[in-house]
Amino acid sequence: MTTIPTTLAMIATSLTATTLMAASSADIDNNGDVNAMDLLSITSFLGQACDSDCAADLNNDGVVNTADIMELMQQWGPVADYVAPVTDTRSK
Ligand SMILES: [Ca+2]
Ligand SMILES: [Ca+2]
Repeated sequence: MTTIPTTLAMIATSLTATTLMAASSADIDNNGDVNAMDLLSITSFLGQACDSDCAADLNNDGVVNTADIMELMQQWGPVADYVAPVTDTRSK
């Protein structure tokens, strides 16, 4: 049987581990703002394993789950060091 303090300790450990891992930017659509659109992107990949580079696997642990949503929530709002992609206006 798991006691409540043990459960809380496990959650704290898991949150610490999540925080310590290098997280990817939660701005999945790269528009300078972490918002509901990025959340939708992650939720559409929930439960999926990521063998290689998955934009929705924010904590890079190989699976898209609630930990990635937690990471998105921590990054929610404008992206501080966002640089708008340079659009090449020259004709091809
Ligand atoms: Ca975004
Ligand atoms: Ca993940």
